Amino acid sequence: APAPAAQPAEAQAPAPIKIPRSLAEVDNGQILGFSADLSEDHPGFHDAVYKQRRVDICNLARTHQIGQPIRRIAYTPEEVDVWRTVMTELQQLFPQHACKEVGRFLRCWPLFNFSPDEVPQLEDLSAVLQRATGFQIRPVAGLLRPRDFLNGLAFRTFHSTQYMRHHSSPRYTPEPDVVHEVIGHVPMLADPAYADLVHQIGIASLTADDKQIWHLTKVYWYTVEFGVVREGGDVKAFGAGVLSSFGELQHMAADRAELVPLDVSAPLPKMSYKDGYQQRYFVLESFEEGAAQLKAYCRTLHQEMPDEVRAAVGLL
Ligand code: HBI
Ligand code: FE
Repeated sequence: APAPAAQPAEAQAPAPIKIPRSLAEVDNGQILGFSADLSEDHPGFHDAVYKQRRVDICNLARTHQIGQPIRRIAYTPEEVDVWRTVMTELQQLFPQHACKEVGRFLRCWPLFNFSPDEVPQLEDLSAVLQRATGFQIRPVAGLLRPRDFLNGLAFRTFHSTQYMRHHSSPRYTPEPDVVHEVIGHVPMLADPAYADLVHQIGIASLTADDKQIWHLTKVYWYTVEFGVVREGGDVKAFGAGVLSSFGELQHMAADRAELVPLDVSAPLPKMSYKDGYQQRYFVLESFEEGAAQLKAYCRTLHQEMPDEVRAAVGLL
């Protein structure tokens, strides 16, 4: 007799989404990939001292309690050197390659008193942000799951790493580090219009199913992280991943990557932290045009949201 046809595996019911109603319900403990366990291709993989330093700093983040001050890190001279190198290089590139909207955001810079000689402390930056836009910083041990990271934004909270990238590779980091967070993201979040946009993205994530989260993650990646905008005949950077990496910024400026108009309602290519420099940037015609697209997309997700969730994030 013929063998019975293989039965298709029982479709697994998707795990129900846990919708956080407060920041305390946002899971900041599930760290993807890197964290203190560096992968073999990480620049710090063979450096035992660096790995121990990462463990120590990550443990401070793990034990942080909401409402308590963020513990200060005594950055080593070597870590300060990395910060100084990146700050110095970026300041030379910004006038020509950062978009003029960033010029506006850079007006937020004096609020933070960045100095090339001192790595900023998250506690101080969080206090400035809270006064400017009501955003706050919560320390985290590494790369959060996209859902948790985006959920945090709904509570006007930016989860930030506190460790420094490895000194052998100041121009680029495959994962977020304190330089990326502090230079790429924090000054932008002191701008009220930008902070509100990011808040809307966070709210949209609360009730999103896994497929919607994945699309929202790509939208975030190709705009907030790696977005570029057309300005006159040129393409200028506004994404945090470009603005905080002089390697990526030089790569963008060299005009070697493909440029594609952004349409957030269309499928976007998949991406990963292991991709290296972007081979393709999505271009906004203007910052306003991009913000309008993002808000329209977020509204489609907000519509399905129950009133109690809307109330928890101030959407009513
Ligand atoms: N986790 N710690 C941390 N910092 C980020 O900037 C970050 C994250 N997780 C996901 C993420 N960013 C985004 O790129 C999207 O995946 C949402
Ligand atoms: Fe980032």
